[in-house]
Amino acid sequence: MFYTGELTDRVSFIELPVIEDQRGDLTFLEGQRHVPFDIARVYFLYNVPTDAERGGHAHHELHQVLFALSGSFRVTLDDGRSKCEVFLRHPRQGLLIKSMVWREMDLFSQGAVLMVVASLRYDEADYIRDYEQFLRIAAEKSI
Ligand code: T46
Repeated sequence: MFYTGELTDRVSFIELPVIEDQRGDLTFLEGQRHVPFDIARVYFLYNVPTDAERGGHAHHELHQVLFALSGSFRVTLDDGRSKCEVFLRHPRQGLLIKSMVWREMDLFSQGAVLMVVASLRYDEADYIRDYEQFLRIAAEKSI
């Protein structure tokens, strides 16, 4: 994993443990231990065309950790003041994105699998899908 730009303090990296033996590698994660919240939901993105663009929104309350279980992709992050780009490409390396961060994902490699571990169940009301509205709310909250 590597990143370019100014990494907002609403984003950080998580390294999961690994148990290695001759049968292969085993990695695990537990809520409140390896990710800083109780896990309410897990979802996956796969069969993503290499020219697809996903995301394009922020969340009022949701915290999430993204993992590249297979392959790689780019995540562009914006907290309303600074932007950065992160390339995820290892199943043990997670990207913690707290609430109020605009995110876009693209440059998916062939066969990439993006797993997301989320702090809340799905709720469309938590999404901010308009960028100008996101900027207004971020400024009001002094994120
Ligand atoms: C995020 C990035 C990384 C559900 O019904 N349940 C769910 O748990 C999710 C995540 C989505 N949906 C529905 C909502 C839409 O009708 O699935 C459809 C596609 O969702 P969306 O366009 O939001 O997918 P992405 O890939 O743009 O964004 C998703 C998450 O929604 C988002 O929270 O941070 O992955």
